[in-house]
Amino acid sequence: MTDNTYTPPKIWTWDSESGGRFASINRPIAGATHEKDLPVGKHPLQLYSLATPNGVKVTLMLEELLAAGHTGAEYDAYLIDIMEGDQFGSGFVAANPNSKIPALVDHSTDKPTRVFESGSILFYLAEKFNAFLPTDTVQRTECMSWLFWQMGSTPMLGGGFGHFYAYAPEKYEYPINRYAMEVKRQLDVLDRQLADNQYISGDQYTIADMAIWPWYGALVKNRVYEAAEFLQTHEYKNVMRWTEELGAREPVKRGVMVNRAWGEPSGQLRERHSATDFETRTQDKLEPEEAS
Ligand SMILES: N[C@@H](CCC(=O)N[C@@H](CS)C(=O)NCC(=O)O)C(=O)O
Repeated sequence: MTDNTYTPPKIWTWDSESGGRFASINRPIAGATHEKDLPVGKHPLQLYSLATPNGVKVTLMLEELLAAGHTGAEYDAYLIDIMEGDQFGSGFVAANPNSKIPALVDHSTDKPTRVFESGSILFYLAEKFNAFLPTDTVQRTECMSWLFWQMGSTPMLGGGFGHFYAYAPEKYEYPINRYAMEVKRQLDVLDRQLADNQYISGDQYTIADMAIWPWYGALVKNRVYEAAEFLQTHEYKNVMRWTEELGAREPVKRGVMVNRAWGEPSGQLRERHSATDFETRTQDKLEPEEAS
């Protein structure tokens, strides 16, 4: 056990930043900090996001819908820089009172419909286009169970393991042990499920895969938290097989590029307004003044 000298006071107060990578944006109150409208492009669907795993879930879905011929899924994607506090602008808070990416606004409805929480966005799009969600009740229920599994389980991976292993200013054995154990258990849950099924909820590729892949696929490929060796993720052979299979899909390759503002310039499409942007508007192709 780590020597823990902290004794919580009777009442918690917000006196100082707690340190760590997200200290500057963490605060104990909700609501907007400044007035700022959101831009609105020409397509019915407006996405305000960033290519973190939660953001990628939605861009995968939109690119898959377009690849499957659902032209109504054309979208404008605007970058929300969460480290700069864009999620606390009044326009963004109106789209998502929880101030977190991703947020979607559908302008094709009588009054624009706001949708927040990535799982809810996936479900909204699946219902709207009648796609990537089985119609058979048993299969649909299995798909939704896995979608909710992701939404309920991943905070242990991100807010728990990832936070204490990668982002906390000091490393403590107790939380790292606790969350490493839980994340390995979750990987084993997925690995057993994928031993008998091509996709997460059976033989159909669904929104459950699109919710789970951006997190657990990135974890086993060492793209989040640099923890693949620590967690020995190569042992989850079925998860690796499924990760590779989904990663090879063209719409998935496009989805991971949208609203991405780090990594190889050729892999960053910070804003997306048209399918041709993937060829012409990645960071390596923009003029220097546009790229900054
Ligand atoms: N449960 C939410 C989680 C969204 C979330 O945590 N978004 C993070 C980025 S991955 C964020 O916007 N953080 C900004 C903040 O906490 O201020 C969802 O799935 O949509």
